[in-house]
Amino acid sequence: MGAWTALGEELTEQVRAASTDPSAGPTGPSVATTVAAALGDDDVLVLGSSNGPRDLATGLGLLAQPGAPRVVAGRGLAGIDGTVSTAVGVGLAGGGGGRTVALLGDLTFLHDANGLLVGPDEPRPDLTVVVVNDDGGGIFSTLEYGDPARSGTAGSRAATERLFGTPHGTDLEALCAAHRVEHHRVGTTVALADLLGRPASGIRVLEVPVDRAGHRPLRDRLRPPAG
Ligand SMILES: Cc1ncc(C[n+]2csc(CCOP(=O)(O)OP(=O)(O)O)c2C)c(N)n1
Ligand SMILES: [Mg+2]
Repeated sequence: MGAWTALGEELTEQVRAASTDPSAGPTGPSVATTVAAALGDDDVLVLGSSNGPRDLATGLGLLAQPGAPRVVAGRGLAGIDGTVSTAVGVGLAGGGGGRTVALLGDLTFLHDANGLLVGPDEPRPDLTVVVVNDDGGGIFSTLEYGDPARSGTAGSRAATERLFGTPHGTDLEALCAAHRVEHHRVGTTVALADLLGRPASGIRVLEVPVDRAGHRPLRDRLRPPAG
């Protein structure tokens, strides 16, 4: 148990160091850690399914501390549907009196992009949606489908990319513009922390592009040595 806790703390430190290093490109864990670190105990963090909860768990030391935000997430089937609307609802409910921030993958965001549509006479929440955009379903690259030892032929790799990677190339900035929703594309976790620290009203989307091909090697690097 002691060794387990020590490894967890070491992992949290590694992710935290990467999150505050301006020269390090953003990764799922460093984005999740940056978001959690930017929030206080009167804020609410809405978590989409897929890599977000895993990325947050990787840097969980931050959430275990006093002052951590309340986390809201769907339970059960772990659907990627309806999450933008859920975040809008949580924002409108105004839970802890602070900010509402959602952390979603790009497919989760696209699945419910219509959640950005708020009629002119309807109440509009103050909501920041952080979208980790790896142009597809990144989680699958960390599971059996993405295991190089099982990758088979070039044809089967292409089929895996098509069926599980599901790249889309959607222009999220244009999508947000269609709804007149503020959008920022953010290249570093330092810039992300800066934006999260600025007061915002209405809905805004902070898109963080991340290389999907980097998920599995990163996970392998962060995993403790066997034994
Ligand atoms: C409604 C629904 N359809 C399909 C799935 C299967 N599924 C689980 S994770 C995932 C990919 C999600 O991609 P994204 O939101 O971009 O997150 P990432 O894996 O890249 O972190 C899919 C399609 C699901 N959970 N729910
Ligand atoms: Mg994705």
